[in-house]
Amino acid sequence: MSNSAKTPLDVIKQQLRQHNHSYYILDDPSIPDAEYDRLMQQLLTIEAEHPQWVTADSPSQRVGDKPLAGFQQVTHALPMLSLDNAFNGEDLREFDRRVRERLNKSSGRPVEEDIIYACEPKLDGIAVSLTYKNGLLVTGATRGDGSRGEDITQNMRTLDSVPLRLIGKGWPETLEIRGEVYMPSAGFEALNKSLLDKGLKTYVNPRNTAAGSLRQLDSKVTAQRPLELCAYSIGLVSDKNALPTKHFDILHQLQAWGFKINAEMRRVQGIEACLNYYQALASKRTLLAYEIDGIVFKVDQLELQKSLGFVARAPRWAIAHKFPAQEEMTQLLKVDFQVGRTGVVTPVARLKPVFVGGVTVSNATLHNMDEIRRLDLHLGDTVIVRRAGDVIPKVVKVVLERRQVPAEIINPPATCPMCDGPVEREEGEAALRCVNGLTCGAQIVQAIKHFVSRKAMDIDGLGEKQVQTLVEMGKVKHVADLYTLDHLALVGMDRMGEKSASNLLSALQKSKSTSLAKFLFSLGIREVGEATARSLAIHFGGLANIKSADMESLLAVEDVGPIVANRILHFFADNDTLAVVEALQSAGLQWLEFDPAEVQSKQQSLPFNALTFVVTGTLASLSRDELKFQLQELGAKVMSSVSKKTDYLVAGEKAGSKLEKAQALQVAVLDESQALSMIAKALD
Ligand code: I6G
Repeated sequence: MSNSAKTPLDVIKQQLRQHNHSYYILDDPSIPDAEYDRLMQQLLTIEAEHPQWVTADSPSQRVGDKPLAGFQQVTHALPMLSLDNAFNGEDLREFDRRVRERLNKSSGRPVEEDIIYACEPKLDGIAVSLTYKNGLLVTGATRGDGSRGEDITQNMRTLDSVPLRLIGKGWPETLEIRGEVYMPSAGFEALNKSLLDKGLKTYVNPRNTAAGSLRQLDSKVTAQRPLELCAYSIGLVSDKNALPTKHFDILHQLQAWGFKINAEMRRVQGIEACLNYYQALASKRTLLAYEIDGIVFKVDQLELQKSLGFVARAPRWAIAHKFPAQEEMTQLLKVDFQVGRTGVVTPVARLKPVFVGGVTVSNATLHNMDEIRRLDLHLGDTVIVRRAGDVIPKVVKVVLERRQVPAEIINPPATCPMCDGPVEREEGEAALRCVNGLTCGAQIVQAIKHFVSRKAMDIDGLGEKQVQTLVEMGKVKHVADLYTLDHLALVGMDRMGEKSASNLLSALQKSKSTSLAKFLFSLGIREVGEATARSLAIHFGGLANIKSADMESLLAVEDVGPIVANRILHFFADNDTLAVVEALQSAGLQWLEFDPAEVQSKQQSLPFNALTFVVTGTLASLSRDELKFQLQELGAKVMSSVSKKTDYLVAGEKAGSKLEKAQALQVAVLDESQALSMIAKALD
């Protein structure tokens, strides 16, 4: 029945089928993607030159076809049944009792041994039927009403995990398989992200997305969706002898013919083992790459299945033990706005408590105002809340039919809910942000951590916990308060003995002599990193000049564009922020100030003026910071990332992505000794 490859075209097709099988079915790619692409390209070229050679089962034919005008109806040769559900262990034991009782009756003798069950996760997708004639896919259909479904053959052909032609040998002339089409969680997230980026409506969950993607009239759309098929049973089969006599073995036979089956599938003995399997999968549920809504248990032996038969529209030999639902309906009571540690103001939905995804949920994130508008969310709305795995609960939909009119709209806060300071939304950003970086209570811990960090004021001895304690105790309300701390305030705090306290106080004292560049960097002005702080210090020479700079003069600074300039203007326009800066100066922080013209002419005379370096990897004879310092002393600008503007990348051991980027951009790469001899030459 299986044809051996003959022509070169057949060989390529055969190889591509084999690679598709390894990649999509076995999850074990046999060649790199680029090699696969080359093979596919060869096939496409041959087929373009000889269109008469294009066959329906060619691997090139998965990319989608002409839009369909509508779906034809397909009558299922055997009805596509549904499954009875069990919602707890008792329901499941009851199912087992019914199975045994019926088998007792039909055989006329007691069933003493434990029943053997095949267990597998119930994927949260949509059921489909695929019919193969002589090993070739001829029809793909949705379950529909169980008797008649829609003909989605064209769309099914676009799924890489759907064999267009069976592999291996021994398949029956007619073989119908049934399975679930689903969208893996990562694909769903990526699809939604790309829709969101384009300002388009996002999907609610992977299942709906899979259903929507399969029922596209244009199969090119389906082809672009990350859908997969997992086979779970057979339908009409022309020759039953071609198949094993146990469900578990049948599925492995389907796998050998090219279908993906669930890797978690197991065969167990007795209902207690089924319950153990259920528990094991429940604990693993969030780690799976796809969503499941329960476990399906099936009597393994077909002979026993046959004597058990069917009731109404479900087999007596199978049951779905459901997991707690991941989506539930509840009511939006109010929306609070919370300020995060970076100043982002996030709306949070306060909900009427609802049990969803195994826990009681009364709060859900709303991300930002765009999300509220996108959902068309109003106060008091009935909403669908989704909690999948350990993911933070999310409002995914408003049930508009249940809206009480008039419904109150949700407005963003006019000021920061934490410090009452100004909030702003920058162009191109969805988030609302409190701009009081140095004084907003929500941001203060972050601001202090940055202020004391090594590259800023380099104050040793203050960990995050201690900063938090100081803020919580009200001893520090902003960074300048650090300089008011004394022994009494420190000793007795967690992990703060006499010695640590005096070390910290001397570190604080020592930090008072600093440079303007370090001081500017330590203020944590958004977008002002080390390099920009240095450029500002060199350009303006003193703090007063920076504080009074306007847009035009800020834009004259190298590397300062309108966004950074705006951040600086904003920062120094805020009275509370200015008060903190002044308090720091009053506390004794000092640095040398220069006449900018002098500094600039000195800078221009330096040998590495106008050269931009990036340092990466591990250096043998000095630290990266030491090398950076030496380069800067010679007038170089040292940046943290490689760009087209970079003149040299100094790459030490284990240089990673920066080296790759430099090579891609054709930036000159120096090793440590080349960099050091360049410095030595400049100093000569
Ligand atoms: O809807 C289903 C999902 C999974 C099924 C099913 C299944 O097995 C893993 N098996 C049968 C027999 C049916 N529905 C009818």
